[in-house]
Amino acid sequence: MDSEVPFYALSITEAWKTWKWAERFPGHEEIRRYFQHCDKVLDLSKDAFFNTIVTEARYDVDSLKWTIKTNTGGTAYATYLIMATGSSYKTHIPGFEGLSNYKGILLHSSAWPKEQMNVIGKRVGVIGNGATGVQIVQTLAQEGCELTTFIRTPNVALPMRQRQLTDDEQNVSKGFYESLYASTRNTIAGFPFNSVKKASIWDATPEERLELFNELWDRGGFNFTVGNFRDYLRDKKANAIFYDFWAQKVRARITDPWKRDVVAPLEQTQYFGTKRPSLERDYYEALDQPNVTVVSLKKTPLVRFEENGIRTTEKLHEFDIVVLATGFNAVTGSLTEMDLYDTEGRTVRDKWRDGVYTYLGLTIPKMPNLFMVYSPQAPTAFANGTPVIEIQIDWIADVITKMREENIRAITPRFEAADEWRSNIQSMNQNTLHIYSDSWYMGSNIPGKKREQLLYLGGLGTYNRVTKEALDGWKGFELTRT
Ligand code: NA7
Repeated sequence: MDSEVPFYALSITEAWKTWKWAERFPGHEEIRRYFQHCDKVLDLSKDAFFNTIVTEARYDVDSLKWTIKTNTGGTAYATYLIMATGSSYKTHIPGFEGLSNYKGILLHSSAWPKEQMNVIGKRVGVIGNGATGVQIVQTLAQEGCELTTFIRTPNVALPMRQRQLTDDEQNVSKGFYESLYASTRNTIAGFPFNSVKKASIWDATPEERLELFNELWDRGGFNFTVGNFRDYLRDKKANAIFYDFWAQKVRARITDPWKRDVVAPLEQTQYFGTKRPSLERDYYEALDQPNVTVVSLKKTPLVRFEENGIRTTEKLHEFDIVVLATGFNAVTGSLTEMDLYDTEGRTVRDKWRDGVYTYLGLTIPKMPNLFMVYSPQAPTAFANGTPVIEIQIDWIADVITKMREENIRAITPRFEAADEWRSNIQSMNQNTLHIYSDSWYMGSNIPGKKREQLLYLGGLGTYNRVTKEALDGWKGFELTRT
């Protein structure tokens, strides 16, 4: 994972008190064990139906209940419906010409087999180099295969600086966990990094800037982005300074001049940080290995899939295995691809065709008592996931308690409130460099999806305060009491 211990974990005392992490950035096996641990100490499984897909949900205005249907033929009824359906759930498989003609093994990264795949001596192609592609490439490059990575936009990956954690150091730092977790809620991105003494990059001398950049780079993880000057996402010249520093650092790790120019070109071709920077271990050294071929899809575009592999404008690349690390219909896909009906019989898919409308990133007009977490128009992927979710879940619990106390049967956000929430996000976005990027933050990784900022830009601390304030007098909500 790309968020470090202990911040990307539940702040619930029972969950951390009896748990020890092995690594600063835990791998998937450790995360699975952590989930099992949380299940055990919080006794969660007893309330869950596993391997069940919700296919439809409708609200009945007479009974004031949601009716939820599943692919197993089950029906459930609920007074409150919480959509905790995730941000990266609906896979994106681009409509490559001839894809079905390919006869080798083809898999999307989200369907990665649980048992490690044997790739020794195989020809493996990987399309995509987001967070997933980077991890797959740096891992498979060491496993004795002939690897080809197809790169459209190079990743501006940052050094992770993975390390093992000792029991002793965790025991000692647990003395500070409560205040550390509490402080994440008042930060911009859900990590309690030191704040930069000078708000703008232009307030620092070039020497001060370089000193800070090197210090943050050496600390690893998201220090370089989250702990740095904040104007790189608004100011093109500041952004260029970030990019140039990054490119120099990365280029020094690649000996092959052609590969170097594809993955870290001297000339800036994208705004740094407007696509999610991934954390890497030895990605650039891996790309440099002789068993790894780098194909620039900008220089030699993909033409089609054929029986034996992938044809670009240069040649046919033959493969035994092709991995599509091509991402997700992120942020909204799990909600729009389900038949989720409002009180007028319109699906969320239809309602959001020309733009997402939520109030507070937590509720949707004409959908009474429906709540979302890790959701569109909330800080979600712009902040550390766990405090985002905890803030939202606490808000929902406060809402339900307040409804019971005040004898309210249903709350529904007014359209005007959602419209204002949406407008604020989009107008803030106009002052950022995100508007230039075809990223999943902007919905523009999916053909036909409305291009707009899908996430709240005001920071986690402000989001926490603003959502709480809305509860005072039920600002923006219609109430049903009988
Ligand atoms: P991402 O970050 O959406 O990355 C998808 C990658 O696939 C990215 O490099 C894309 O290039 C590439 N892609 C997508 N479609 C195509 C086509 N048609 N041709 C060539 N290349 C393509 O998904 P991930 O799974 O890596 O990560 C998702 C998030 O999960 C991650 O950020 C973390 O928050 C967790 P592009 O950049 O569009 O040129």
